[in-house]
Amino acid sequence: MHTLYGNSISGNCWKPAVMLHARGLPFRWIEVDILKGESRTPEFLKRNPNGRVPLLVFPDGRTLAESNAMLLHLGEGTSWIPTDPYLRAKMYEWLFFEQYSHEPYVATVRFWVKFAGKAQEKAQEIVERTARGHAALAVMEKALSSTPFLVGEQPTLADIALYAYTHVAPEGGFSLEGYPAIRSWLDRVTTLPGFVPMPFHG
Ligand SMILES: N[C@@H](CCC(=O)N[C@@H](CS)C(=O)NCC(=O)O)C(=O)O
Repeated sequence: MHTLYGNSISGNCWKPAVMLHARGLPFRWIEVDILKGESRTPEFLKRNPNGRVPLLVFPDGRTLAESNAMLLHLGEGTSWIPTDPYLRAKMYEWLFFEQYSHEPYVATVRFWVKFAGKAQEKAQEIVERTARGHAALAVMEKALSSTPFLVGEQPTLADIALYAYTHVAPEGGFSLEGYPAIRSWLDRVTTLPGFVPMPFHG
């Protein structure tokens, strides 16, 4: 059985959980309290030197970090990954976008505001990151205004990756009022086969 070290509030940790579920792979969830620094203990750092969750441990003991690497591995050979090389590259485009242009803003602001009690301490940085988060949401809105899913007509891993923190963006103060295409897409993603809401512990 796979083991997933994760944190319940984390969209990054939900990503591999939902794909394990979609693949019909049972797994053991181990909760890691990131607010208490449990991903930074010497014991955890032996498993993931980067000190973060999620961390996937395979039945044979091998490990994999990085949520989108897990999506790619778990989605191998399924319709979540387009076979057409161009469409597959477009899916990668969104996966890299998620990690560079969306998650550091939308997810980090949510974490500071809702969970870490840092709204005051990080006030200026929150203003800046909120603007960048909205820029990322605007890019998604434009794409989703012309196609039902990020890569086109069919759902891909890009939709799972970007659903993770977009659906909880309001918890960080991001209103989705001005993004009607994103709101319809969020509803659409919940109807996909294998979808389970966050948090999911297997
Ligand atoms: N790029 C990584 C990001 C992982 C990440 O930032 N994990 C956060 C929770 S969402 C974490 O473990 N934070 C605790 C820490 O950095 O000490 C991924 O997609 O898996």
